[in-house]
Amino acid sequence: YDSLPTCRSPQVTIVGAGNVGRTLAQRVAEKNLADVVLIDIVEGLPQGVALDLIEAQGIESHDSQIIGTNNYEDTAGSDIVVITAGLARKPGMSRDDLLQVNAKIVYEAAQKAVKQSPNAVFIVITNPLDVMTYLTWKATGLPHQRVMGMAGVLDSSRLQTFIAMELKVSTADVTTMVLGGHGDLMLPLPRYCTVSGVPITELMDAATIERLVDRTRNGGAEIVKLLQTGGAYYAPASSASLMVESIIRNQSRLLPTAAYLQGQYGLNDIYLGVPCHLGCRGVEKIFEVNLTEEERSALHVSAESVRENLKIALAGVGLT
Ligand code: TXD
Repeated sequence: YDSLPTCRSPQVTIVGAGNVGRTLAQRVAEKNLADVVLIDIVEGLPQGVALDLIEAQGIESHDSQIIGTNNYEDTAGSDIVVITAGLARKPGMSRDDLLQVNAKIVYEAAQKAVKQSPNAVFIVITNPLDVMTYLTWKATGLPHQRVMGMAGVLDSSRLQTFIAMELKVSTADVTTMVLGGHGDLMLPLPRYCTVSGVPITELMDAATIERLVDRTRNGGAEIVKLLQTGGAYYAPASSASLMVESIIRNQSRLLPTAAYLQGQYGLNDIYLGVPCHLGCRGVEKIFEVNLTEEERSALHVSAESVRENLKIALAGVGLT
């Protein structure tokens, strides 16, 4: 038997075993999508989380292996690397300080991970999302199609939920599309939101739509306020696992994804949320949907704010 070639399951490395990282590990394992390697800078943390998760394997009836480590060599040969590593803001730290600290964390993590998994697709989750995705692309030196960011799936899922709650219909019948940067300036597109094919603009008045769109824009803050410590992680982890699934199973789902733009939507050299086909090669295709003048200019305003943060982050890792 030793002479037979070995075979292995798909493998997903998750950098950062905090709330989002560990919940994503659980989703990926329980959906039987892949084996999971959780890596964190804190010794014992990823090992403990991985052990706790694998001890439910029999009950949850999945076949995924889950290991925790502090050593990048254990992540070798991964098909997908998801980056959730980062620090929360500490007292006395400005927003820009935090941006530079997290830029360094993400940049170094991406460099170390790509050395072990040069053929991986990278999905970035750490905030500020669009900026960290650009840094990961720079750090890895990978083709831009293999590096993307998760935010639009989450923002769209929040809007989907709010529409379903408002109309008292099943979320399964609601489809939504939120583009742009992840933050106050994201661009929900009510014209492209439907309930079983019926545009929501025919089902709700403009004021109601605006209220739901606003709630979506502030969806992260609403949860932070309620939790008091830390932010959302269940829906973010579900969102990332949908992207992982589309890539691992080569499903070509059309999902709003932070992708590298080269002229699409009139924007260049920036990562921003746009509708993409996600398949085994990463971002297989970027779709350019028709935008009104107003929507297009809102997208450009969102892009400008990403660019400002990007300058600070690039300086933080010595790239100007
Ligand atoms: O839509 C989205 N993109 C987001 C983004 C939705 C939800 C959360 N979003 C962001 O994800 C959030 O603003 C954070 O920047 C990240 C991770 O959020 P999470 O809630 O998981 O944060 P935690 O629980 O603080 O976990 C971060 C972990 C923690 O275990 C640290 O020890 C680890 O990151 N960490 C590191 N791991 C590896 N290597 C290094 N250098 C490192 N530094 C910290």
